[in-house]
Amino acid sequence: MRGFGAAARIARIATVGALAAFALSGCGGWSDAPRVQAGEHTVMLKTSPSPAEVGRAATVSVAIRDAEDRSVRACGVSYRQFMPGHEMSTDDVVIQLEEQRSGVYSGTGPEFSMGGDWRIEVSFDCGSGPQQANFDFTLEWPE
Ligand SMILES: [Cu+2]
Repeated sequence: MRGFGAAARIARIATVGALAAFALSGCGGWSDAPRVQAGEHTVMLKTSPSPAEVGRAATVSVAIRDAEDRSVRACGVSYRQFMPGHEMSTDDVVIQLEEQRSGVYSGTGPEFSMGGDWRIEVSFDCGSGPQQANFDFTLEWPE
């Protein structure tokens, strides 16, 4: 098994990896969804609409899996959406997610009010302490 330090380094690398994956992700199942490693958990994220759109709220669904790729139930899960390096009025709105089915948590955030670089910061606790997974993506202004 990896030590915690190694896992944390991998989590940071995986966050960068999620950037490209999110931009490419369309519809489809969880196999297409960007994923971030956080400790022993894998966090996957989907939005509806997908991709998210400027001028609309998005419903965010998060799947949490353990090291054996099993769904993790009964976690506390929330997220914030904000633009890194750009203050917005909705930065501190925390959306609590409800478990919709085994290990899949959903909720709807505020409108994405402008194009540019956004982050969805998922916070979760599955009983082993608070953890975070960041998903970075770019929203295009509508044509
Ligand atoms: Cu902004």
